[in-house]
Amino acid sequence: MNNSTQSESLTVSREPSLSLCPEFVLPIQKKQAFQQVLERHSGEHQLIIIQDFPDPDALSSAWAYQLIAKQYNIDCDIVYAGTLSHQENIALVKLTGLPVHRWPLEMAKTKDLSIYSGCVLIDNQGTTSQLTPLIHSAKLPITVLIDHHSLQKDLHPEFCDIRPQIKATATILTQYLQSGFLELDDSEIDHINCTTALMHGLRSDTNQLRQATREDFLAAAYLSNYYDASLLDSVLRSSRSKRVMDVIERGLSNRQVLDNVSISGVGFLRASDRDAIPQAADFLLTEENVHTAVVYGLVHDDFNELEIIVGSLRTNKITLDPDEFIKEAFGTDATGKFFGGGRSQAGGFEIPLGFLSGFNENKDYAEMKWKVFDAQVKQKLLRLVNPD
Ligand SMILES: [Mn+2]
Repeated sequence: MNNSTQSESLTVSREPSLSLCPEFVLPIQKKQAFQQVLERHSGEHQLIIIQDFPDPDALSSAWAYQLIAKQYNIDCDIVYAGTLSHQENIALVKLTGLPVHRWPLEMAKTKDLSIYSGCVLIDNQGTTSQLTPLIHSAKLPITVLIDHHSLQKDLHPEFCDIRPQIKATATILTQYLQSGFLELDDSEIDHINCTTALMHGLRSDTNQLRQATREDFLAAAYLSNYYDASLLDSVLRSSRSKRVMDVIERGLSNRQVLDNVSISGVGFLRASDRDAIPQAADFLLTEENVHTAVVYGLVHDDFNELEIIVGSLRTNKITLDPDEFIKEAFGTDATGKFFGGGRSQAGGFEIPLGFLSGFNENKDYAEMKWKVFDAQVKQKLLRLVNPD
């Protein structure tokens, strides 16, 4: 892309106040570094990896990166290893035609990774994808890392944009669009659908803009020029399955409130329903005098015959850092890796049961197993909420 088309796309923007100062949207050094890395890899294939259970922020941001990369003649495949769980995410992918591929680990192992010259991590740092070890053994370098979670490990990508102060990765990608990396055209259906997806990603990571910062609002304002409001409405109208409603009900009836923290274990659930956990946490947070909610359950992953304790934390308390809270409550595994982490006001954790997975055909055994893990997780959380 040459300079004249860039400056043109900036002045053509229909939001005059935003087009005045492109440097404010994106620091000039960042813009140049991003442009250089894209130019260096022109003609190559890249693998975009998003977390195993992708959310709208990751899905839409990965798509925006793919469209930008295409301008530089880079072909990208967007992949995830787990399941699309939340009803809104399924609707988002279907209704916008979001080009994402599911690569369960066993299938990923059969793929020829040598066609890719590098991988791109968007809205994650490799810690939430089962594909990470595979990428390592294939010696695929990390070319680009764009995320808003705090730094999780030293990855040394060729280009890195980690900004924890920004509430959504979709905001960061929107800034790239706005800086001229892709000239949006409202007659291009992919552009309309991608900006709609970004609007959804940005809203969902900012609690419907309630936690948005100035930069998130500015990005939303820019997207508002292009996105399809009625398409977004259809995505948001998607309804919950009965099984998800049942998990929310269990979350409600099993909750225990101590010092304004609501804690609830919801028992066993299928991998395809795991998004019911953060939804239950969101719901428990609406009770009066509750500032923080933690919901967890035992998720059975049929594809990999694995069981994982999956938990979700939501908080309104400004002084509570979910990242710190989760790391402090559960510590690290034997390899020194944390079981989870977070961004402001939301966090998640995953504790794989490994050897202890399976053999739940016997109902009594399964019940006993849940009781033990429930008590163990609850104790760790309660100890942190109230050490006395
Ligand atoms: Mn995000």
